[in-house]
Amino acid sequence: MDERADTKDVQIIKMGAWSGGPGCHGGCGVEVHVKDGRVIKVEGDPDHPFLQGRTCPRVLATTQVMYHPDRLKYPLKRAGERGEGKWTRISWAEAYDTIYARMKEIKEKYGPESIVFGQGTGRDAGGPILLLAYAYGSPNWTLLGLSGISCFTPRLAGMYVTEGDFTFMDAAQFSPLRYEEPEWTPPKCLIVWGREPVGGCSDHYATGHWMVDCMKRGTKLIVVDPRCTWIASRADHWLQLRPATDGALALGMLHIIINEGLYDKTFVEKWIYGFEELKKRVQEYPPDRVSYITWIPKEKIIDAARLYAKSKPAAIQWGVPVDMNAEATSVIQAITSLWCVTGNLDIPGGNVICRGPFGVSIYPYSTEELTAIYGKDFVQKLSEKRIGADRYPLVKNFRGWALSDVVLEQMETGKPYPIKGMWIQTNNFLACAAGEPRRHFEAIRKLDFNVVVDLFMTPTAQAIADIVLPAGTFPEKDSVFSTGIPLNAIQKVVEVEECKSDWEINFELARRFNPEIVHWNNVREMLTERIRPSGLTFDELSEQVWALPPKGHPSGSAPYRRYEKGLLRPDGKPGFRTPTGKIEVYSTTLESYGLDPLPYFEEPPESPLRTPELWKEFPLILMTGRRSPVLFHSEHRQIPWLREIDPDPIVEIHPETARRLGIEDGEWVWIEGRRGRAKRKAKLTLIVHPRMVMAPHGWWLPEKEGEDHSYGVWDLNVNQLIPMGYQSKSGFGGGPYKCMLCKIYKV
Ligand SMILES: Nc1nc2c(c(=O)[nH]1)N[C@H]1C(S)=C(S)[C@@H](COP(=O)(O)OP(=O)(O)OC[C@H]3O[C@@H](n4cnc5c(=O)[nH]c(N)nc54)[C@H](O)[C@@H]3O)O[C@H]1N2
Ligand SMILES: Nc1nc2c(c(=O)[nH]1)N[C@H]1C(S)=C(S)[C@@H](COP(=O)(O)OP(=O)(O)OC[C@H]3O[C@@H](n4cnc5c(=O)[nH]c(N)nc54)[C@H](O)[C@@H]3O)O[C@H]1N2
Ligand SMILES: [Mo]
Repeated sequence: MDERADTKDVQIIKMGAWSGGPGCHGGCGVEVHVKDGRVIKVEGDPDHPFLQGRTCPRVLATTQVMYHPDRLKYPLKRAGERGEGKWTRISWAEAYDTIYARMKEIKEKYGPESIVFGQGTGRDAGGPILLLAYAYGSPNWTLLGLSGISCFTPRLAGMYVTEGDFTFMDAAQFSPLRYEEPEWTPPKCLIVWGREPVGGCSDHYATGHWMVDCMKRGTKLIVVDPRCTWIASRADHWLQLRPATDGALALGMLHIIINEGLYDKTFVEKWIYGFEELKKRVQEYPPDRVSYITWIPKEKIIDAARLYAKSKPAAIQWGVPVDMNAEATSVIQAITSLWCVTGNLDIPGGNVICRGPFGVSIYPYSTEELTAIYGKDFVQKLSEKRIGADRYPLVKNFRGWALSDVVLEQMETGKPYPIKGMWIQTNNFLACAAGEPRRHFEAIRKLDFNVVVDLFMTPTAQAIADIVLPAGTFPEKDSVFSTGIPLNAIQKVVEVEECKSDWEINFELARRFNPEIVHWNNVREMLTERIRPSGLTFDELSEQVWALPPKGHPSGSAPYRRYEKGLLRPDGKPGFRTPTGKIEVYSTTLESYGLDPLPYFEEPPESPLRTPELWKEFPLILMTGRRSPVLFHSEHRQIPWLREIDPDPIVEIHPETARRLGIEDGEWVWIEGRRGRAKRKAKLTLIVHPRMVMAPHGWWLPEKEGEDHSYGVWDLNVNQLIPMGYQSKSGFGGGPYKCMLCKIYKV
């Protein structure tokens, strides 16, 4: 066919891409090609100020997601018993009426807190879920099954208690001139700490590209990773640490930097609170001891610490394994202290303070933001019954999450009050987020009423749902994304079958439960109010696609050194948004919660040092969940273009280890731990350490539903080896997803 004839009636609409479809954390700028009411192609937007058309393979496969034959197309009601796999098509009117009636009944009988609202990672649906949960009156919004909410929240919390803000590496992301911005300079040294940005596009920004852009401009790299990743293989220093010993490494680096006088004395004197106490604490972590704990040769630790401290500016960019360390708050405090004592905070090329563009928050990150949207009394009242808030100070005081581990406990015990229902939206816990999936399965299937909102039928929906609702992908919804780089509009340009966007679904139900909170006429009106600080209506934002705060605006990261200018604190005084106004390397906030105000290291629940007996029986350290560029968590297994690239549930094993165990490349093996086992295909590779293996997570086989409609999760799900209940003392962090002990043998 003549290509040009075919493109005649094509409309190209620019917008932001954010889950569903690609599934991702922070979106990019794309062009959606529409013809006859159908999306025919999605590509990167070459005019996007920060990404210049760069995008991921999952965005390119959007049409295969949108029009996949297995997509949920209309609301479904369970026809047989739970888990029997029998469903009846129902109308949206019936779905809304049934859900409203059942949830209302539960609310009247047991109180609104007895329904838990579970989401997955930070997708676009975070905003709608909070809207519904709070309109219904439940404080129990959680990242269902993710032990310790060990993703991003621990990092946010740890940074807030230390420096009062959230920071990110400065990759010139806040100036439309990008690398040409005269004030900007690339970091001389960048530490990539427990993060694989090239494959994973982790945590909001397309940082893989940016790191490469910086490398091209002379940035030296230190990579802290047990595996020799793409970026590790290009590093000046690769620190191959034993998993979950990041805290010891950070404290050891502080020991070297402080004792050798390599910190920024002027900055420390003026802006840091508790330096002497920190200095005293780090004496417990001399290089010999740290080398023994981390398995990294002492000289390498010293060299890396010196390189980081002597390079200015220098930046650190980290990933989720840090959150998954035992006592993660402490580990995060220690790493944050590294960029603080070296004076690398909020300077060009350092770690820059980063707030939503114009201060807009669609998916609130802090209690402060929640309060700005919902009001103080409302947030305070909700916190009284929030699960885990009575036991964990950060759960009570930072962000609105109910604590996942305690949610599980409470479903089982019914104490202090019973849980009766579950609203699950963007979470396939049975295949992915939950530690101890069997316990979650048993607990959730006993609840009175469960709803799942998803794009596809999943093992989770099959197992526990009473009603399943079909959600829309990004070209099927009006929304915005507001993390860091410009405020971007996402626009509804097509409809697919009877699918609705998460905003539409939750808006309708939330309005029924609480017309006072949901006082707008429609989603677009509500979005206009949410983005009000930008001075634009949602229509205007859609028209111009993205909006960037002007230079000098307090949101974003320019101008630098805002602490000197009084731009960070609500009272307008110079300094940081902490109780002392300084960076608190000795955290008075943690102290006021009865927690250790200084960072420390703790071994993970199972490890060669903590449980040496177990180490004899299970002589390998199991890391899980390294990201795949073509898969987002448990998604995309049914998408041909993507699955072709990453077809199998594998486990990475060092060839020497495999030889000792008599395992060949491509053979099926069991990975077994103290709590269970999972089946995987062996992939022999030198990138892993001989005593460590890596099993990617989120595996199920959409093509094999099976008689129990579980799509193979009970065979493949590696989280059967991961326990719940090891959250950090603060509440956030510590889910041991990267560090349990295991053995491996042939199937
Ligand atoms: N394509 C794609 N992108 C994604 C996702 C996805 O599923 N697919 N998931 C998104 C989500 S929710 C998240 S949280 C991020 C996560 O993305 P990242 O934060 O990058 O985390 P991981 O990929 O889990 O691990 C990063 C690296 O840390 C190493 N590592 C493992 N254990 C340890 C440890 O104990 N210490 C250290 N220092 N390193 C360790 C691993 O070998 C790996 O190379 O990615 C996001 N982006
Ligand atoms: N072993 C191990 N397990 C892990 C990790 C690990 O490193 N190791 N990482 C953990 C981390 S960091 C995280 S954040 C969790 C993430 O876990 P989750 O975010 O819960 O990921 P999924 O299980 O893929 O569930 C997401 C579901 O949402 C659906 N979905 C996608 N987009 C939309 C949308 O726009 N609307 C609706 N309604 N549904 C949508 C998808 O089809 C999918 O079924 O996994 C955790 N699990
Ligand atoms: Mo995550």
